[in-house]
Amino acid sequence: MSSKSQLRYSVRAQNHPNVLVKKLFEIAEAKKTNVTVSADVTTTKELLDLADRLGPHIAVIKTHIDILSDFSEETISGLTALAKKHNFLIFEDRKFIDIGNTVQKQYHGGALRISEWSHIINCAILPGEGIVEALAQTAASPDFPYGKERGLLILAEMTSKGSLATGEYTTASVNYARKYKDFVMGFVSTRALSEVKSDVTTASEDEDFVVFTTGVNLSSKGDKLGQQYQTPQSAIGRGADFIIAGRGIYAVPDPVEAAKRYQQEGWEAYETRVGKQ
Ligand code: 5BU
Repeated sequence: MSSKSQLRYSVRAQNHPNVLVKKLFEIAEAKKTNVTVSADVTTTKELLDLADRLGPHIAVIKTHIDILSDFSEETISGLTALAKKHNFLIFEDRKFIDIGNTVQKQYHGGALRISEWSHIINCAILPGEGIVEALAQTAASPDFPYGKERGLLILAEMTSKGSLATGEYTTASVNYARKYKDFVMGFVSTRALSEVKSDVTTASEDEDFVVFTTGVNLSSKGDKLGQQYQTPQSAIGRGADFIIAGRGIYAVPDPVEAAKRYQQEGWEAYETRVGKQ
């Protein structure tokens, strides 16, 4: 695991060149949470209700905005207001995967206006380097109004059974992240990837990518459609900086209690990892 994962979020925040990552680490330390809730509900009312109730316990809310049956201006304004109220970031798990010209239009503008409200986005690298270059280019354009408060996670591994995002694919993800590090803030992966030796670019001394790990659940080992779960302790032990839980939180009788439990377990695992400093 990278030496950076042994550091406190606050120390990583101080040294980090990326404004959004700095903010993310500051939120984690201030609220004592590394929980990202995957709010996979299907109406705006449910989404905003969850965001408001869970807001105090999470660092990030992850959305699949295209599963809402009633996406509208109200969704955007509501979510944005709650992100400010509770001090969390928004991560649209859109998993862009197309040629550069298309993803630029899917990200900025379009029906979902993702760049307007989502701090964090992600992409798969099946199309090759061009997808990362295209998204980075959009965010760096002088016409892009959201400044530095936007970032990209590369989907370097997946949690589903038989995932093909392994080996060379994962190595290429690390390559592209190093090459476009101004916009790429880290990875969605099941472990820290800083030890991966990429062939194009070598890791710089100060490299500090953020690791988000999905498939976190305290009471289940998986679902009937190939999802595979691990616990907060196991994810954080393997290098996750932020744990992502969906059904383990929103689909139980008391989501607030569940969020508190994931918050506590995630934070204890983090404290154990960084030790006394
Ligand atoms: P769950 O209810 O905790 O299983 O939800 C997991 C969420 O994370 C869901 O929104 C998935 O789309 C998402 N996910 C995942 O489960 N595994 C992955 O490898 C990636 C995303 Br990338």
